[in-house]
Amino acid sequence: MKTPLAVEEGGTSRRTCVAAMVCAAIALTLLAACGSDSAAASGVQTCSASTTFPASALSTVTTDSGKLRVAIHSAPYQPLIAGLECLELVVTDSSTGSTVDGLTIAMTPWMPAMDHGASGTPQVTALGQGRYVFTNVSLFMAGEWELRTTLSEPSTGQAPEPEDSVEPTFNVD
Ligand SMILES: [Cu+2]
Repeated sequence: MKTPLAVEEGGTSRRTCVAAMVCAAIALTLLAACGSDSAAASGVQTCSASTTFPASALSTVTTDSGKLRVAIHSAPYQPLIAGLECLELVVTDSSTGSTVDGLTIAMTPWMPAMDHGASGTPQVTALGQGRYVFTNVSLFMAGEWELRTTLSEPSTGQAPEPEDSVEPTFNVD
């Protein structure tokens, strides 16, 4: 089940690729140009796990099970623009409001209109107090992206880990 949510309304300038082949070419170009300090050299803002995120959330969504609330904050740009972004997820229990730590969280950014993912793998750092920061979220082109996210509770022995998910959608300018 996809979670409907308010998508940033200012996305009228979003561009779309004419074909998936164009996207693939862009992705390969970005991968090739992924020098260690190219972003700093060009003056592009960067982010890390220690970045201070905006206090107000870009969006807050409820997981498919209804058990968890996930507030999503982004940096260096909120709303999102194409390029390397970091995302802070603040996870709380829907019924109690308490923050939830100890989850195993994975994120796969996906561009549904063109059936491709990001040009890198997001890396997660758990900071406590329900905060999980993803770095290297490479939303390399403008358009609509899904953040396909799974959240697993710690294993309790023989039973499979209960897995929850949420797929918020954002327009990237
Ligand atoms: Cu694309």
